[in-house]
Amino acid sequence: EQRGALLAAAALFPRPPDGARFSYGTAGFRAEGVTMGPAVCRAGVVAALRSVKLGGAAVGLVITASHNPVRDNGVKIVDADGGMLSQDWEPFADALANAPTPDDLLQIVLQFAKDEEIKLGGSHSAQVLLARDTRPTGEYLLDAAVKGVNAMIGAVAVDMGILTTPQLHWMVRSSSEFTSLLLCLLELVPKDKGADVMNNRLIVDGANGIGGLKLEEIKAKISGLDIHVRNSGKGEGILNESCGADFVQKEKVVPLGFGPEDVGFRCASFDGDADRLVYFRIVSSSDNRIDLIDGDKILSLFVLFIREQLDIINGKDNKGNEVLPTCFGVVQTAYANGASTDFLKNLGLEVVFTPTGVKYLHKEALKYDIGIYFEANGHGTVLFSDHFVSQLESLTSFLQHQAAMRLLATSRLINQAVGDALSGMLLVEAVLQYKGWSFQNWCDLYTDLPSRQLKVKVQDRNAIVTTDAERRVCQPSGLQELIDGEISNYSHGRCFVRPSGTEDVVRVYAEASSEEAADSLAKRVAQHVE
Ligand code: 16G
Ligand code: ZN
Repeated sequence: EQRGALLAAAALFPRPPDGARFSYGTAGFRAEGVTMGPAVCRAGVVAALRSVKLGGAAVGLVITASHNPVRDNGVKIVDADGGMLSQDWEPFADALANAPTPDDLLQIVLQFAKDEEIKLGGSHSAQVLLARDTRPTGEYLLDAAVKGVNAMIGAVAVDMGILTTPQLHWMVRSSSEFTSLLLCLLELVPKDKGADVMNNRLIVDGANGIGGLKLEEIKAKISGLDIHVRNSGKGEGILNESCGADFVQKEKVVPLGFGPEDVGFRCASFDGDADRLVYFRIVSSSDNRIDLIDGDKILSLFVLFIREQLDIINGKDNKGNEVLPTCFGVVQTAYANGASTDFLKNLGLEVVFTPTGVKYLHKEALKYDIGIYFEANGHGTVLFSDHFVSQLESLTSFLQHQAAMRLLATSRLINQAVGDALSGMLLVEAVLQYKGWSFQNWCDLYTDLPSRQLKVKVQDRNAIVTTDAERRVCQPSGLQELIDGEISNYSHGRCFVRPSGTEDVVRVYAEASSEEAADSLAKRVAQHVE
């Protein structure tokens, strides 16, 4: 089958008998655009093989002749690290481009695959990202490249459109960074922990959105994890309907698309655009309830991991001096479960509060060497200052270096621009392995206080003005006193009200020591708001 596919592709773009010799020069193959079909098709084969060789990491192929005249065109392969094709492969690329007949081409591929120990026609995966510049022959040559990539069974060609050459390099680099950084973190797991301590199966609720689709594409490359996607966005399910991070966090019940086979496993849930992440576990098949791990507990897990690395680095000397004084700050909102805030403060950490919304949390977290923020609903990330990163890079003693490497890998794996469900999930998985922790260990960090949220419809929600990171009402006057009066009747009672920023309602949040008490506190306060 593999042989047939290669012969067929080569026959589609035959090399003219009098064709000039191609040489994979400093920037790939170049010639007059209309004559480049055979060379580009064959470069597609090389790129696909390269991706197979690298375990399925994405490789790039760009169709351009750079600064040369418009009638010229060319093809260049981008290696998985985003740089130029490894020079060891250039002779192979040359030989393939110059192979006179389809049969010669097949023999060269088979021989090379044998020498490089690449198994052909197996169950391997491979991905080639394609781009071209604005030249008129670009489209024709793109088609040739796609046919070449597809001639390798199991390889997928992804057309990224018309791009600058550096854009394609950057895309290839970032697509493989993800998986290679996870590997890098996992390699730094102490040998006595991790791996077999816990189950490697992870079931992900993609909310029938883009996160599920993307995860389906990359999951095979995430080694060490057996990822199963539900609500992947490929089936019938409706976006965010009875599934996804918002539903799971608010309703605390099993999302659609999950069944008895998922009971007891670690599950993650994304929202429709994959910037929120929560975890959960289905308790039993006869019961719709879940054990929820919300953004606060994800934050707590990350905090423990980072603290552990900082403690290793600082290994305080007898004068109590720190090697790397670190300003480590945690940012939460009023919705953070009170048990999480207590947990963090008991660790001696600085916890600050901002109003709801990523723009406020992110800005606050930027003030630290390491700033971490999460909303209970699963938006959040970890930010590292440039200055701190460069200090980490300078640590040399073995133990310190190991811990610094873990933090550096963390800073590159987690999305520094905005909270990101995919990279957040990979960091969770790496940290659980690092600690040798099960879902239950993670749950047991602290017990969430029961909470209740209500919406109240009012004439003008903006009549309510809040202060102190939305934790207190300053207008209308007297309302806060009424709320305080209600809270004083509940043990561990906490309650606040705020106008929603996304819906025409006032939101009421209450926490107390039992479900019933939280319910009743929320209801009583809602009556004062109406
Ligand atoms: C938006 C915010 C989210 C916040 C939510 C609160 C971003 C990206 N999203 O979804 O962070 O939790 O609004 O909604 O900032 P609310 O004001 O209706 O309660
Ligand atoms: Zn979102």
